Amino acid sequence: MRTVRINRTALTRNPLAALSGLLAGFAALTVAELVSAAVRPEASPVTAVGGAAIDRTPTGVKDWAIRTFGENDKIVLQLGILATLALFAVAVGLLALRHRRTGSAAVLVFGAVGTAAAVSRPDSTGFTDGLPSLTGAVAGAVLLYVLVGRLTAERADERGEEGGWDRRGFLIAATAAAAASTAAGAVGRTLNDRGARDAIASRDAVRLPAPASPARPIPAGARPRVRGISPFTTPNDKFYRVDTALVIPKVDANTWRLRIHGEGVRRDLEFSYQDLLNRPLIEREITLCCVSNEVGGPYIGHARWIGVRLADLLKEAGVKPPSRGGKADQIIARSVDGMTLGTPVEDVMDGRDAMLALGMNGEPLPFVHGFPVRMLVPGLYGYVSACKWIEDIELTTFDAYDAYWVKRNWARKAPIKTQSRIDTPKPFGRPEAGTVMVAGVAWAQHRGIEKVEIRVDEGPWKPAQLADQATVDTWRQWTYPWKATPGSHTLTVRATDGTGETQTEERTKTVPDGASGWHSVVVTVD
Ligand SMILES: Nc1nc2c(c(=O)[nH]1)N[C@H]1C(S)=C(S)[C@@H](COP(=O)(O)O)O[C@H]1N2
Ligand SMILES: [Mo]
Repeated sequence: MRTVRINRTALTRNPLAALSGLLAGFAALTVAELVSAAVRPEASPVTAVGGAAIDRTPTGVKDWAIRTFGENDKIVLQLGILATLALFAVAVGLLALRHRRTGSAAVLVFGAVGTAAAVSRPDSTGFTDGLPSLTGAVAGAVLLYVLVGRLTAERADERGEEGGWDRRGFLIAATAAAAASTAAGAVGRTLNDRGARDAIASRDAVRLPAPASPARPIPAGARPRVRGISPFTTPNDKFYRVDTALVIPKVDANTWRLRIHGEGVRRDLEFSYQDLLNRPLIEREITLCCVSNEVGGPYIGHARWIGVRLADLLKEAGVKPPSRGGKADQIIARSVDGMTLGTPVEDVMDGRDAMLALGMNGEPLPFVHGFPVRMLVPGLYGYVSACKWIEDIELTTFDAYDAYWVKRNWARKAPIKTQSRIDTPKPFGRPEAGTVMVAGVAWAQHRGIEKVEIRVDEGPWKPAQLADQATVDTWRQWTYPWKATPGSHTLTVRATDGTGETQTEERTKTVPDGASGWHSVVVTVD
């Protein structure tokens, strides 16, 4: 009789122990969120652990994640962390039912992992970054101890028999814990959002002045009217985003400063946002592209940028390019979130329109694209040039320092490879027989595009019609009226850049310095 009772008790207590673990985990995260509002939102455990995981993920896996999940990669990572935490919480709850203290100790161990991750982030502001994980873990450990205490409290049950447990006590404690955690999480979120308010207000207050050197207008002939082709200028909210930030940095332009210093700098310089706005601004059409863009991929966009010519600032600091005897050959740009990007000094100072951009398509930079200031160097992939949320420019050498991505197997130097993409028809499209407009984009920033050719199946290469070239730093659109005959066909495109070099057929991976190969699309003509 007695054994049966105990088993039945175990049947109800195990799920409740699992629930206790989940409640303890929830309390840990929400208390951490609340405390992170007093420290910094980036110090909350899921963000810190996620950031540390991103830094430690092997390049191949990261590339796979970008390919597979695209711009949702960060959401997938965070869901993964939460799912792992939930599994762990259930296990710890079951453990605590048997060994109450060990269960709570396990929660503290997890808290230690979060604390270590937060403190060791490159943008960590010190030991205070560990406080959210630490206090969260203590709250979770104590709660688990209390809840499991109710589950294991020897109580006579309603019928006065031995071996029962404190149902009422458990119910009250669990409900109170759930309510308090929800409240802590909600307050934490609200406070964290409020912290971003100054940054949002500072962006709202920006009025971009007219540029001293306006961009040449894009010729009408640069935009062929073909349905399905990428718009020449990518709207800001459609512009691709690639970065490692789990929380988009919200920087207050009023307190932001940029420092220029390092090897070969005669005078350290510091600028406020207003200092930069007050300078003569240049406005330029520049197409930006990610080294993780596969052949035919979406990680490319075009915008009109407004900003300060970077070479002017470097000259004021007394910097000389290596070709004129300068000591530093590399710029390390650092962002507020601890990212580092390395750019050749020579490229920045060779006369091209390398800039610190303040505006994008007529508005201050959107937060995701680097407000208040980002770097741009026409002709170079983003990871070696386009530092968002920049706050520091250090002159150094390629021998002395490897930037973030270089430490992860990407090339030190990465000029953009000549590439072309068929935008329409779409892969596996079913156009009608007759004249089908094939159209797309080609790019070889800073060299320009001289020729685009199309091949149908294994036929001869035929020149596509080139739209006008806006500048050598922009992509170029092209069209090809194709006399489509019924059946399955493969369309292939290749481009030739302004130096006369034709895009190579050889397929390479994105690592280490960008994908190469021809883009092709298979369609069935009805
Ligand atoms: N601070 C910071 N800047 C960054 C990155 C980053 O992860 N952090 N990613 C770089 C990469 S790899 C690219 S391709 C461009 C992308 O810029 P976008 O997101 O505005 O398109 O930003 C660059 N600047
Ligand atoms: Mo990139």
